[in-house]
Amino acid sequence: MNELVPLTIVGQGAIGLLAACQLQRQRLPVQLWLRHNESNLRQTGKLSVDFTDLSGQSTSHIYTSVNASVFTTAPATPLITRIVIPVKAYAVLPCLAELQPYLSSQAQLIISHNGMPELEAYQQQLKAEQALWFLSTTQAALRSASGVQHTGIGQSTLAAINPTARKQSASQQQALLQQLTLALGPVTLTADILPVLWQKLAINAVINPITALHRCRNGELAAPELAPLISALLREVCLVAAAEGMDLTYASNLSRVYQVIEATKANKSSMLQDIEHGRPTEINAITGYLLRCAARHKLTLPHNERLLAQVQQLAQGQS
Ligand code: KPL
Repeated sequence: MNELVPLTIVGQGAIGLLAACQLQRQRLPVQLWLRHNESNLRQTGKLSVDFTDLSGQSTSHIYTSVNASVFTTAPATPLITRIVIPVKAYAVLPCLAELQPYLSSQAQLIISHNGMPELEAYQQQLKAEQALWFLSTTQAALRSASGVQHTGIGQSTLAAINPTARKQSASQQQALLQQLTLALGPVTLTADILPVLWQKLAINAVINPITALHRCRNGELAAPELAPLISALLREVCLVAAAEGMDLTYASNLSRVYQVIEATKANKSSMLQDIEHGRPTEINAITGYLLRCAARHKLTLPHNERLLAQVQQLAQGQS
């Protein structure tokens, strides 16, 4: 596969735009796949994005939606060979169905979202020679009406999910890793994504619902009065992880949660951003997933249960 293939990125979420703007700043080829019913696209088919990096430096970017300019009907030759799909957990399956006619039969698909992914279901949507990857990231970015701001350095981990991705040559894997690193900072390749997914789930199960309920930035979770709640939530995550055969150590995960709180202190979590914009949250793929696992093992997670109910109530109050 050509190493200079443009990276196609789906949507205009915070992480996707962060990646797109960082690539464009380096004059690397990138294109966006966007929904046309969004008000900011309806008039011109173009999306303008102001990007502010960690040092406060801003640049302006204009994207023409690839699906507006290139595709009017499904093309005879599929055009997309490498695509990042950083959409919400609940949007992945419909998104894959929408994209499939436009993907090369050997496309590399990189899915990234919070919450536990339904990897089996994603694989079933792909053709045999399409490679499925999952990217877990704690990069922090804040979407505003005019663009996106990089608000915290995170870590990103990439894993091959299906047999096609696993058997890609070292040079194909390196090309992908390199492109994602240019887009999102250092990316580590792992053979076993499950421990990473549980660690990320622990982070999101703590930070996202609390910040959404308190309507606060991530950094405010360092307040001592929130320590008992954070501790109780995390102990429940560790309990259910253990029942699932996953060794999630309380002490090391607690310090990881506080590291992310510090590294992303200026950020509004994605769940708070969703609540503020009246969008559905990922609570079902995060806390909901934990509670479904707990029910299978006949465990109760009272703190997580309460938080789920509170976030659902908050989201209902918005609609
Ligand atoms: O993943 C995040 C999110 O907001 O969804 C963190 C890492 C907590 C950054 O805000």
